[in-house]
Amino acid sequence: MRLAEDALSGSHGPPPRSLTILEPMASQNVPAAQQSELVIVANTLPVRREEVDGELGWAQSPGGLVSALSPIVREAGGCWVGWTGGADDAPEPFRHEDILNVAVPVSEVEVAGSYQGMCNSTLWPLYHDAVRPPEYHRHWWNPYVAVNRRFAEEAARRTALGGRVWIQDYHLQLVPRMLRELRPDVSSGFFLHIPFPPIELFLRLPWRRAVLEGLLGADVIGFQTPAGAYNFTRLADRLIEAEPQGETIRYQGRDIRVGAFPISIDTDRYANAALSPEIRERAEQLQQLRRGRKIILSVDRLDYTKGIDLRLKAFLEWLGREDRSIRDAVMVQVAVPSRERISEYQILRRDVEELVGQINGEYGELGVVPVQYFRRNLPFEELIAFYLVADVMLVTPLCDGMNLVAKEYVATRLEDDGVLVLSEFAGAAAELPDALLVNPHDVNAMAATIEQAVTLDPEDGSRRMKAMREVVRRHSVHEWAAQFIEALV
Ligand code: GDG
Repeated sequence: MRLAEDALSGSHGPPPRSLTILEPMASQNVPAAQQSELVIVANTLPVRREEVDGELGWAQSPGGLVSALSPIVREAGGCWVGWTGGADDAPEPFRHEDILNVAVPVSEVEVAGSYQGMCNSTLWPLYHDAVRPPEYHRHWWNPYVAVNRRFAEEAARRTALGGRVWIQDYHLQLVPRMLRELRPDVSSGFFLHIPFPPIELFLRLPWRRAVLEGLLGADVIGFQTPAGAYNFTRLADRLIEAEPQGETIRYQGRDIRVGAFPISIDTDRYANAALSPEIRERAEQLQQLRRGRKIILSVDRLDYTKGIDLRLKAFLEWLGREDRSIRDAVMVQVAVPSRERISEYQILRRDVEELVGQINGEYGELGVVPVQYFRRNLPFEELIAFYLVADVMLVTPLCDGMNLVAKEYVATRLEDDGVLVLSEFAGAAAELPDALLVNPHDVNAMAATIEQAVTLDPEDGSRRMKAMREVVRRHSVHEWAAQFIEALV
């Protein structure tokens, strides 16, 4: 029996009559022999279409999550349930490098309502400190429920008796409960890549109860930082009287483990890239940028949570100091296009580009440009070459689950030089206290920290970088993935 979708919608529609949403799946239409012991459920598949020798095929998507999970899934003969990223695009299940990829169809209406609406215009800003106003549109909720249900059903079909399912991120917060109702025999874990907000913010969500109960379907709920785990535990206690007991929450007779599992990077890959002769040669060419100046680098998706506009203002402020000029430093801002159909992102792009124009217009001289702005996705090798030439890395998000760029920069600094300026509000700050920590909302403080970074005593800088490099050396994304899966017994 299925209840109307209203039953899931919290304050909209009648209250739920029963807690059961979906019937257990007594028999699956996938033969048991083809089911997997380990299933990853993520918004997108770990592969993307690419043209190879004139033919369209699949290639592994870039990114740490995919490179960390792929070997584990492969070894477990596992499967990955996800979306291709295209509306109504659902090829038949296919194997790629020994991983079974199961594509979940998402219609154009669902892309608009669930992905662009509920995920990226409601949950994303709400969970990031409401740095832009979240929008609550009732017609976005049902597509979100429908997409979550489709993912849950596919995961339920694909998982072997007593198997493990690992669900990723805010797009799929209802899946744990739906999956539990379909397949009470499997153990499931959920990991949130973005911050979990303080209770005062979360309670604004019209569908707060449904989301919370959705998450509590998991056996393990992981956050980037202890603060995220604390916010969640406090919320569960207040909203539905789940009982917190140390690192677990007791809810409906089950003990749910809630904790911090900070994500990391494939540290060796970055350290090895920093040794690659081709990349080092490219870094030498990039040194031409320098012309006696310090190179200050920032790399972000063009997203309003990353604090790009305030950072540019801080650089402008720094340039305006009496003792500073464009002969002292050049700022390189790499901004990767992102979510370009959403109006807040279009506004941000306009603001950032206006600021770059303003700084270069006010301070630039013939042949000397204070801000080099690249709105594009750089090839991996080029990105590393930039990390290698940067004297200062400015990572100043207003709010960020972790921020991998900060860890990547550290991992490439094999000579323990270079200075990391890091926002207090990036999850990474909890692990990298040796960075120069800064409040990204305070433009004056950021300008002062830029000055501190360009004048830092090399011995102090080296001590700090060494300590940070040790952190990312000891805890790579491989340990992160292994620890989470181990917790899923
Ligand atoms: C979410 C959370 C959390 C960037 N520019 C280029 C490029 N990149 C790569 C970086 C890095 C990745 O993109 C960005 O990761 P971040 O962690 O910085 O940020 P989000 O995309 O917002 O990720 C975040 C993360 O999930 C993982 O849990 O840390 O807090 O928001 O790997 O290197 N890569 C290439 N060219 C570029 O121009 N090749």
